[in-house]
Amino acid sequence: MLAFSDNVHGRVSDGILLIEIDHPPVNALSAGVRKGLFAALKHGADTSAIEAMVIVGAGKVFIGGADIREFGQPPTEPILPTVVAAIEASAKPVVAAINGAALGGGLEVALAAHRRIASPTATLALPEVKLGIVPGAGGTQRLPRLVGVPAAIDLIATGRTVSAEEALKLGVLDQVQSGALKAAAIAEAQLLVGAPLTRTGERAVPPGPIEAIDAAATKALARSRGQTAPQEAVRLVRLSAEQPLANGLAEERETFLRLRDSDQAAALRYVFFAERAAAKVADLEGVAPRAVETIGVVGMGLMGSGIAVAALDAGITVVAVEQSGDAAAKGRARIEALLDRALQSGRIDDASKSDRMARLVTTTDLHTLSAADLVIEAVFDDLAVKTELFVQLDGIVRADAILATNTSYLDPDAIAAATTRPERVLGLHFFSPANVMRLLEVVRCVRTAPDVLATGLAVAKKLRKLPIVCGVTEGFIGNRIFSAYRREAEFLLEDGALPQQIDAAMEAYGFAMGPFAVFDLAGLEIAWARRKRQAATRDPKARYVDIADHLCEAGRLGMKAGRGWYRYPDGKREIDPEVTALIEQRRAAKGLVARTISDDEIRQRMLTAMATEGAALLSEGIAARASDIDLVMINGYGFPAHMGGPMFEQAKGPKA
Ligand code: 3H9
Repeated sequence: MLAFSDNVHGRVSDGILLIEIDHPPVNALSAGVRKGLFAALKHGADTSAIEAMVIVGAGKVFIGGADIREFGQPPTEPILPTVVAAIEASAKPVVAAINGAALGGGLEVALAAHRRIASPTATLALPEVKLGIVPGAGGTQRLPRLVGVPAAIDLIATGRTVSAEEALKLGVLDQVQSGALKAAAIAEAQLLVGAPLTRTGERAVPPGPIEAIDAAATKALARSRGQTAPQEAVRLVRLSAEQPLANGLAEERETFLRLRDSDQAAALRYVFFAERAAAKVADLEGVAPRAVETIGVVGMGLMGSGIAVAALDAGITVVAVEQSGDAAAKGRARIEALLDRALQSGRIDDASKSDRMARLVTTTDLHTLSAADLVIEAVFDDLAVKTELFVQLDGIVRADAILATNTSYLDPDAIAAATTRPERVLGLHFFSPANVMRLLEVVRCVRTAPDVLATGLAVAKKLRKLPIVCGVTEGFIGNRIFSAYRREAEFLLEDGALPQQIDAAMEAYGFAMGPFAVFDLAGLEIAWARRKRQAATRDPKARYVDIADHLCEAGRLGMKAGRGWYRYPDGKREIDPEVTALIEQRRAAKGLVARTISDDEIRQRMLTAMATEGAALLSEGIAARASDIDLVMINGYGFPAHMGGPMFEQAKGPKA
């Protein structure tokens, strides 16, 4: 065994040097790995008995990319572009044996190799834009030489991950090997000995129609509002077809370094590590989750159907229950329609749709839930309805089965208390559409047992959700902060701003939709009902804005009603002078004089309102860490990830 560094080893067999990167957990390209790889390449070049080289990762990952933790530090030699250039320039063949995820710099290493073989479970991506940067070791210049400009734009500007199968079709891979990967790669390397080498960087970029390139760019950038990196990625990929490799690489490097030090990259790095931190719950270390193979869903409305689809997508068997045969049939049709949409968009094929439908049981008989390991209720958000259901379920499900409520505002402790085993109850607060939205608030009730909570987290991960643990409070983390955001938006109205100005300011900040557009989309009636419920206990001295109440009384219940904060002739959002008049009239009724409010003030006040409520959630112990709150707002409420979240913004302090 040869040791090229602490985490890069080699062994020679039949004239082939097998270079193995062994740097858990993800074989990131830290300084030691780069040093080891470089030394291994030199050893291969200098040793006459070695005719070719194979690079492989130890464990489940090939290479997880550059070491993100090193981004804030001064670079150490050899930098990754130097290592990558050495691979491509090697006079002896180099084969990448992609045994698992090849991400970012990891894929760039593979792109520079003379041949790429992957196992069927390998995944490939250049996800740099998700960290606010662009690939910095040749990805934007070499990938288009293999797959063409439109496909490279699609992959690099969105950062999306492709399977080995798709990568083979696209031309990123030369072979997918379902047998022994290392042996196949060694055999391939032997075949290359003596043959002329194909160097990716020397290939011409396949010519493509400009319309296809423009269309790929438009599509990739459609969801990247306010972010710099995807735009830069498109520019660099286009450049690959216009400039020699050396110029493209120089421009890529300059862009990578500039973006790496940007505010957006700092925010997105923070979000990356926040997601990893969220998975760590202090007192759950070593607690084993219960096995969950069958999930029961009670209620097959929009939410229940979405939850069912998320579970079916995760390979779980679903028993979905409705009150009447008609409702169950409608629910089944809704679930099938969601799967059909996935089928039409190519996300699943016919066989996987059939497999999902075969795992779905729909029924009106609650007793069918005796087979479930976990039952999630998604019925009407009413305490009496939910409590009664839980009492029934308590007598039906196995003693070790878990019961979860998907309530948004009710007290899950009260629901749990109605059962004989409150320790098996928790909240699983999904966001609509539940098969799409990543966020899942996992609510720990007073009596929830540790392994029940651990199961909630494990199920969330299986459903490919981002679980955030939170304590019991009205609205949990997200809706409590959203209420504060709503309150501040309404104060701003009274102070002198109009809905369209507030929306525009928040949209310019990076929200896909401003608050009033969101209220209209969601419908105003639920918040109206809550305000009416709270009226009796509201502090009479507290500032209360009654404009929304007047809108509701006038039947302006939002988009579905065709009128809300805006009007929607033909479904398109339009400013409504009637709303402006109502706002002016309500200000006058309170004797308030409108003043000019700047967009900056709007943003500041809205962000501060969220951060202040966030601080309260932390001090009450509802949220475990500030970064959990940011993740909730980013993944559930459209807060722009590249700004880091309200708590991150607050911690940065006011802008100069
Ligand atoms: C890049 O490559 C730039 C180049 O183009 C240019 C260079 C010049 N670095 O996610 P997990 C840690 S940009 C450092 O729970 P999984 C992670 O923090 C990079 N640390 O595992 C966690 O640590 P801890 C492009 C990293 O199995 C632990 O590993 N690459 C890195 O669910 C386990 O992580 C990416 O963006 C890293 N690159 O998923 C890939 N990656 O235990 C980002 C992970 O202390 N990584 N860690 O909390 C991933 O997508 C997933 O981690 C991966 C494994 C799929 C690899």
